[in-house]
Amino acid sequence: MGAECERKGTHVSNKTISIPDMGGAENVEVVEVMVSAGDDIQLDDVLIVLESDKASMEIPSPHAGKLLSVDVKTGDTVSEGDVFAHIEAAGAEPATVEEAPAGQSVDTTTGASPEPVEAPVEAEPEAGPGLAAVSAVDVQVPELGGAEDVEVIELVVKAGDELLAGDTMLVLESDKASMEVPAPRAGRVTEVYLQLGDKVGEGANILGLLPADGELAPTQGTDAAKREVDADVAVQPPAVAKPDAEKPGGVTVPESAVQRSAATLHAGPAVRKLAREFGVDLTAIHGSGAHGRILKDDIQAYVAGRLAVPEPTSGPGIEPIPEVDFSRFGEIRVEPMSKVQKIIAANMHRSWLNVPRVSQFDEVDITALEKFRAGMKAGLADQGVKLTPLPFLLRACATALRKNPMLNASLHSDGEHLVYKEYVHIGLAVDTPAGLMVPVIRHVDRKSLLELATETAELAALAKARKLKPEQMQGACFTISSLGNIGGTGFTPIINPPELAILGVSRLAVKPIWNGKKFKPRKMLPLTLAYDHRAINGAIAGRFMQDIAAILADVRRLLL
Ligand code: CAO
Repeated sequence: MGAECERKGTHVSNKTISIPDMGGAENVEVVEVMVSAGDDIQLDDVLIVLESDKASMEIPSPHAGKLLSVDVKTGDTVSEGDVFAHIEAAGAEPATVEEAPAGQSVDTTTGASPEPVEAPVEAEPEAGPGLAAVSAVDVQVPELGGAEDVEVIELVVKAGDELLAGDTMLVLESDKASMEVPAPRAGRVTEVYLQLGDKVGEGANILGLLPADGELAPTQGTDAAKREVDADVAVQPPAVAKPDAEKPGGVTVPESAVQRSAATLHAGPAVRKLAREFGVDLTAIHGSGAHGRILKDDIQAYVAGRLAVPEPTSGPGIEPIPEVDFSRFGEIRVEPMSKVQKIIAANMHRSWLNVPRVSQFDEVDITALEKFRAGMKAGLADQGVKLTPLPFLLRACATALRKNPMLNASLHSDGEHLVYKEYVHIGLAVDTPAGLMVPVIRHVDRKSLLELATETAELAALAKARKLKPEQMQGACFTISSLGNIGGTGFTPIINPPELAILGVSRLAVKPIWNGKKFKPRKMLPLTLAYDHRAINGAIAGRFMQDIAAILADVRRLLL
């Protein structure tokens, strides 16, 4: 099983970790790998998540210790006994892998759908004259590997529903696994006996099912008796079928069965639990994991997005953009958005809906600044400092924010006050492979151009490496978004509330400028100030922009 030794007084041994008993299921897909080599693992920490068509299962660690390797990746398939990780197990004499099952309190029988049990039941005689009698059967919870008290976390069906064989009826969940229980045969649900939150074990009655084929149900082997029901009900045709909604094999599926249901979603127990805690309907979420699997990130982004949408006070609210099946028009590729992209999307949406904004444009003559910068650049490069126009812009904004404190303020949440800040912290939009990030430079007004150049480069590098700490992205009073290194003659940036304004910087261009006697070539920098018109009026914004222009035009002011 592996080498064993004593280290720092602790018993240490290398162990392999293998896939536990999965009820004989084979080639089950790894849908999440939660750990990586080098991680310190506690006993029962979830290592990987497996998922078949009908069940998902978290595989916990049978040992505490340091993970030496994880030998599977998302998309791999595994079977019982496959070694998928190695761990340097520490502490008391650990259990062997063979002794330490994966901690499943539910035998998920992954891959092989659990077969619910049927038992005939008795119905009150309702049939009128001339109506044939058929039997409903009780469908029962299948074998759960001996587990009792497994919670009903989703009930997908209700009385009157038409089911096809294999349609999911409910989802059960233990601490470690969730399992969908499919209908054993087609039919109409006459009654659902369970409720959300019920704890069940093998053999518990789930629902009464009137077989679609009208066959009499078997009566043997159960304590339930025969139920007679109105044959008119029994032979009633299924719900309106969608012409193009066909299951493989050409069986037409009732429309109700092709609608997205909670049980056709892929989500692990922890994710389902989180969704329940937030009161989130999983059917509303498009999973970004493999095969559309819903991840915790998806739920968090969904909740952030929902919080960003204000409750409509009157009227019909905002119509959602209709969903389009792009594949009708050509080949497509669907890829998950990164977590950063989803957070930015929610924040931008919130800003767009909340903030009545105005965008104001100007062009600033930075010919002298550029000459000064060119003179300094080489010497500073020798010291490892790259001097771009950005530190100048930061200093100019800081000075103008001090002079125009309303641009450095925020609206109070009571809607009746302005919060003026006695500090000047400026956010800087940084383009990263994961999406837009906004690190914050603190006390910009107290820092030299050199310090700002150094800090800008450091924060941008951290952002691009996704190593920014949360506190390095908090506390901004104002933001600069510079696309000057990329191009463009102007753009309208979106304010990042609770800030009241943002400066967009585009690419400088040499332009002929009339000096009263003749045209002279000048380096003109296009700027856009977008501001929240609830707090700032045009005159205040105009003066702020004039101050920035004056500071940038006269480089001596920046050195003060
Ligand atoms: N006009 C002309 N050239 C400019 C310029 C401007 N306004 N601003 C920068 N440049 C030049 C720089 O001087 C540098 O050239 P040199 O090496 O010859 O001096 C070059 O562009 C590259 O600059 P940089 O990108 O290395 O540094 P920066 O300080 O200009 O920008 C940063 C740093 C982090 C802001 C930038 O890398 C970035 O991520 N920009 C994108 C921000 C963004 O996405 N905003 C949009 C938000 S809304 O979706």
